[in-house]
Amino acid sequence: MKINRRKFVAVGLAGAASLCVGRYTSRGMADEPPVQPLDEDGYKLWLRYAPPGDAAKSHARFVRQIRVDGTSATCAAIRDELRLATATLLGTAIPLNDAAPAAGTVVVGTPETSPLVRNLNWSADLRAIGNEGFIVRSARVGRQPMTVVAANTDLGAFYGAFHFLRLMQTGRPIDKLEITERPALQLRLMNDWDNLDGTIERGYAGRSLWQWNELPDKLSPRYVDYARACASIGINGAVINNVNANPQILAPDYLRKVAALANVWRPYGVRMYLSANFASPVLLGGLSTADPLDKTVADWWKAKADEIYQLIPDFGGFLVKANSEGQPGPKTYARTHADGANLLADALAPHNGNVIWRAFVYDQDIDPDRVKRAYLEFTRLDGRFRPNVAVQVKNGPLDFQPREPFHPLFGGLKQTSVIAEIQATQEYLGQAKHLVYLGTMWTEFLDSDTHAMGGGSTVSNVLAGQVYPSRLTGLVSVTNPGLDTNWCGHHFSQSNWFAFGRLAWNPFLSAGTIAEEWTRMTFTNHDETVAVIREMMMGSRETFVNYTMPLGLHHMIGGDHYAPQPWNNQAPEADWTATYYNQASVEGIGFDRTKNGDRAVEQYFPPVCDMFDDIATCPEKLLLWFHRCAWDYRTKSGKILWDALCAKYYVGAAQAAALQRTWQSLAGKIDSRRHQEVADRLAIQVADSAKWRDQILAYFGTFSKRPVPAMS
Ligand code: GCW
Repeated sequence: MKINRRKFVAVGLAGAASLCVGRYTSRGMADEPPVQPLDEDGYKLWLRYAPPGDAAKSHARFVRQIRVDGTSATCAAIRDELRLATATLLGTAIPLNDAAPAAGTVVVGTPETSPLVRNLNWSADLRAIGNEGFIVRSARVGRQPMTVVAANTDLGAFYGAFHFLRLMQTGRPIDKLEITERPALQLRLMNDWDNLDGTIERGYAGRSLWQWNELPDKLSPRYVDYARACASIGINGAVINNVNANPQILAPDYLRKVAALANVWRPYGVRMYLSANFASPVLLGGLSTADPLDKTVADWWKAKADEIYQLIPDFGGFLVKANSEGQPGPKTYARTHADGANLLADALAPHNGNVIWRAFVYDQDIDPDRVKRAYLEFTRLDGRFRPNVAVQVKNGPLDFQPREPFHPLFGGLKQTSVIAEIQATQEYLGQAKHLVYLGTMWTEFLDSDTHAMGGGSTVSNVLAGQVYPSRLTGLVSVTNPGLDTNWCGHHFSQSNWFAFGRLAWNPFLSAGTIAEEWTRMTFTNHDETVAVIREMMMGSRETFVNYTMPLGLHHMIGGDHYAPQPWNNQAPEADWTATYYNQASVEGIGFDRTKNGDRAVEQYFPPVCDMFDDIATCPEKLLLWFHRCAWDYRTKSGKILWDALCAKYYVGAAQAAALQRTWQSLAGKIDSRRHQEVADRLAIQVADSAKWRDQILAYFGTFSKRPVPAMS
């Protein structure tokens, strides 16, 4: 054990009790000398189950034995998780299922599997929580105080057990629990953009987790850990291959491999989904067409669906990227997206499978402005999709930019199930090199009021089917974990996987609550340290926006989607360049999407449309998204636009440097390995932020013809 005594002396007084936190120190906590936490590699994500400090003492009184009633594989997994977790959370092995329930027993079960749960007569409460919800309650059974985790299904009980563990992990009291939860959304899916050759599109954490050469016979232990991580935050499915789909994934040999993975994940409730290439009947099946209205094509998909369900009876369905960025689709045959989606939907319907059809389309013939195209294509198809189709819409109308307004299809589609796609992999947000917590970005999106049915029609409410009835609801994330030991490349990128799961379960949660939970579970329960890290996370996205694309600027990158390239005017398509979006010239900068411009604002309901349209009411953080302004346009701060822009870049770079200093101050409070690894990346981030500032301002300065003002 590495003990840094100097650091102990320095921080000992302030943090004595909680510095002991960690699996490496024994249970005495407060009276033992604080030591530097032992190194960790991040593999365990937020499931480290480190002792939570003082709270462990009181927890121990309520977790004396554990009883998981039921014989299914899910119940076995719950038992394993509780055994593993409590051993380190409490520092001692807790007996499992070997005695009659007594004081301090944690009972987990369903009315079907557990006589104890059945006898509690909670049927009315249980009826209200559906298939995936749970109740966690402190109850007297006989006269003994116990904790009961009850649900209608074993999976619900698993989610309840994870919730209970989260309370312990975050040092919360567990003596008077009265918790009832059910997920707000149905489809809570990972979208993994893994290719069959082991690479990952927009993956920044090593090669693919799926070992195609070894499957189906050899099963990596990481498959279970992936499923545990997903289940722990309520994620109930995964699309495991790139939406730019290789048709081979549907070939019989690959389906057997996929089925082996699905078998591993079944106990954890992680359902298997696949991205399907729309031209599979041709590319794989040897047909001469993939026309959705052709009977042989429909028969091919039906037979393929039957084959899949033979191997994977609970297969979730297909995700399809069609007629987008070179992918085939129904438009190739002069049919509509609805024709294409319905073709697959009819093949899956007999098996209760769903089609998830992406709205990430931007055919140039639809409109000169890329951000208007998906809305135009899909609103005219509203109501024409089968009930088992959901349209999957990215959070914003362009492409996962650091800041975009919400996509107008949220609220814009009234008779179609709409689910949202967000991106944890940070493609445009510093990838795995910059510390950027996306919880704040996603709650900004989820809280946006579409006004589809008057005020309060927030994106969350739309997604939850509270604005228009929706047969399918959901939130999915392009997360792209890889074989890097810590799964996500940057330790803090793990927080985005975590935040996605928590928000998919409950889109009304606050970003701060999630950041705090994650920090406590991932790093430490030391209150002061938690507060510092939480603060770092909460400001990190705005910091990134400030030093990359403030005031509504967007897409100022080249093909790597990482480094600044505002001058980029060379790409196979104009809408892949940067100059198409920033339109910088001596006259000014920005994209006029107002009613006097290309009228993109009209895709939003009033009063949102008018709010964006009027430069006086348009939030300045979206100014240049909606408006084209002269360099001397007077911003709300009183500064002219050029000066305000310069100030943003300087503030952003200074904020990045401050993040680095703050992290330095935590040396000794975080294990040194993870501390160093984060510090190494912060050094890159600070250098990059200065690069962004200097290169962007040098380029725009050639148009504004003004000097960078002195910064106070
Ligand atoms: O964000 C962009 C990415 C592409 C991706 C595409 C999509 C899978 O740059 O790599 O392709 O979006 O979402 O389909």
